[in-house]
Amino acid sequence: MNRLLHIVRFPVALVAAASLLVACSNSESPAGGDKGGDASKQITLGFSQIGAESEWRTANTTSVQSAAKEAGINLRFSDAQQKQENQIKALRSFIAQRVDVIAFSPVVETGWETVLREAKAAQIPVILTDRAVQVSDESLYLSLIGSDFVEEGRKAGRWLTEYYATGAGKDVKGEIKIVELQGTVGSAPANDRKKGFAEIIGADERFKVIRSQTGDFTRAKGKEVMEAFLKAEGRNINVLYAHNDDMAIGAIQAIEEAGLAPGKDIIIISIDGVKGAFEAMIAGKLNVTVECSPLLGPQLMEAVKKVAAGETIERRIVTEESVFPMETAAEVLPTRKY
Ligand code: GYE
Repeated sequence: MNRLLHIVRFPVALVAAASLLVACSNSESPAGGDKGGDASKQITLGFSQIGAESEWRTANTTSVQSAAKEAGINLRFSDAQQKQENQIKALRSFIAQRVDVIAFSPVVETGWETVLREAKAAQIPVILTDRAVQVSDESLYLSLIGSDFVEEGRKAGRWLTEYYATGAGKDVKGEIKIVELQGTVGSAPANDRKKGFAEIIGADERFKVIRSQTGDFTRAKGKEVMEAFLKAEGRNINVLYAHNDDMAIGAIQAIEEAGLAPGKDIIIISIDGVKGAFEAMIAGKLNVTVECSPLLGPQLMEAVKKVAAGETIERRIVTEESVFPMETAAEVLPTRKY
């Protein structure tokens, strides 16, 4: 089956937009104070995590915690339960504790200027992991380590257009009606995955997104919103595009409860590539998952060590990712690390 050949490896792109000088000032240590220059001193990293909303997130937390341990970095970890205000509080507390480096995965893109200015004033360098922020002053953080979410959306769109181009969905006459489960409102992956997907399917007028709503990246909300979509559209839905696997898995339950066959009556595309998605694909209920790696811990610790040593790091570190169609799932599942 030629879809087996569809595992596309994308090269690691290390984009150095600008080689930033790591030190915020001309002091020996980016953290300022008395921490500079002493290589033997243990580094303290404050990490503010979004929450535990998905399989992806829990794998990301494990990756950060175990990589810190391995690197001998003293990790102060804080879980924000998907609330920006909790993240801001955590960042302020890291500043008050004068940690050496702050890293965080911002739940939404906007609203960070003030707290990031406070970190800068305290000369504590900040690294973003996973999600981007929108700030007018780019010097407020050193680097973003994570995926290219627009490209993930494009990969989802390309899989879908190819699927219909090969005649697989030939029984669908006329418009191909898509419902979309968006991630957290205002988050980088929700904004970008929507954009990348729309860019690709927008080139063919047969594809129509008939409903699009947030499921906040969770199974429970994915199910709830899919129930509402089914209630409103009946058997009208051809495709579900979910911005993560957990929402797709929740939606699969809703589809089955409505008496339809997920993966057949409704084609399902999602993003992340967690084990739950592979199991759903093996069961024939999910058609494809676009990989988004949560295993950012080792890259983060490497960057933290460099920053603490006053070295420069890349402005943008993009992770390596693939696309896994249903036909590859049984073969690939044993090799999955999350
Ligand atoms: O896709 C989703 C998680 O920011 C890439 O957040 C991450 C997303 C991931 O909750 O499952």
